[in-house]
Amino acid sequence: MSTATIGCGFVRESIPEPCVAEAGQSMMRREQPSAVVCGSDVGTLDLTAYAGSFKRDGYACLTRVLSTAAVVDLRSAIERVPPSEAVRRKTQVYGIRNLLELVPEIAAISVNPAVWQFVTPILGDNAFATRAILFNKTPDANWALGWHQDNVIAVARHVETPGFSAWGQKAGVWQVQPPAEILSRMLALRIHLDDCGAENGALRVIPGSHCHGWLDDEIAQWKERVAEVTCEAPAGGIVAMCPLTLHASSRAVRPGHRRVIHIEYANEPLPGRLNWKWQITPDALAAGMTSSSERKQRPCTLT
Ligand SMILES: O=C(O)CCC(=O)C(=O)O
Repeated sequence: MSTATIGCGFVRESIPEPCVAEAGQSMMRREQPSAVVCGSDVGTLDLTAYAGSFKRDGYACLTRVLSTAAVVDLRSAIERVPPSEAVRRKTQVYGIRNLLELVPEIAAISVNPAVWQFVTPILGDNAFATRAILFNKTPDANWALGWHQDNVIAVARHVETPGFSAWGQKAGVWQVQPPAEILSRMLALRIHLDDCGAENGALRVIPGSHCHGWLDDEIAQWKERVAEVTCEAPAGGIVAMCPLTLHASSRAVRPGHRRVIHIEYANEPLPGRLNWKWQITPDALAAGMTSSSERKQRPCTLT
């Protein structure tokens, strides 16, 4: 099995079919994939199984990826972010945009080997982190999100380009809806900084919904045909997800914190004169470069 891409046959269908390699596989509720790692278990991790599970289902739940100390450090780094347009707060901070730029620790963790090992089996060696956002559910920002697919990327500048629409700025950064094919080849890793069970507003996903383009009016059919899965994760765990996987989340039953650092990765240049806003690779980070915005861009890597 090739582990370098996540693309499935990209056909817009009115009746969704699961994106599974095995013919006849049931679309009934499944157990969550059992990929389980921690730093000391890296040598025994079956990354091929992880990549296969992700390619088939459009998500994977990974527990014990980061140590407690690493989680505590990330929480502290987030607490130090000063107020700005990128920080959304009620009584407590419930969202922060532009994390790859604002928080060096987040840029670092995005390409840390403990995390990066879950990027390259999906996206290959040309992968880079391109956007990171904090989502926190707190007592006064305890949201529920309906079923949807993620549909925007962050780019360096507004450059009208065929296939790219819905231009807008968020916290000073241009966001645009790319063709669905681009999102289908991306990966999001959601690093959990708090234990997150069903009662704490965990992400819910519809397996196999990631490789059929924009689902628009077909969401109801998917909900009817495929049982949703709740992606529970302990603090230090990661939920891997294709941005096109149908996902939703409920309000936390007893909200305290539900901090998730949502990091998106890609592996290809954008067409024409469009550039990703951020392209963080291990090498780029070591060289102190995190943004593509004011630089002539070479495909996929910063040098
Ligand atoms: O973190 C969550 O609860 C969901 C975030 C999400 O799905 C989104 O913003 O698209």
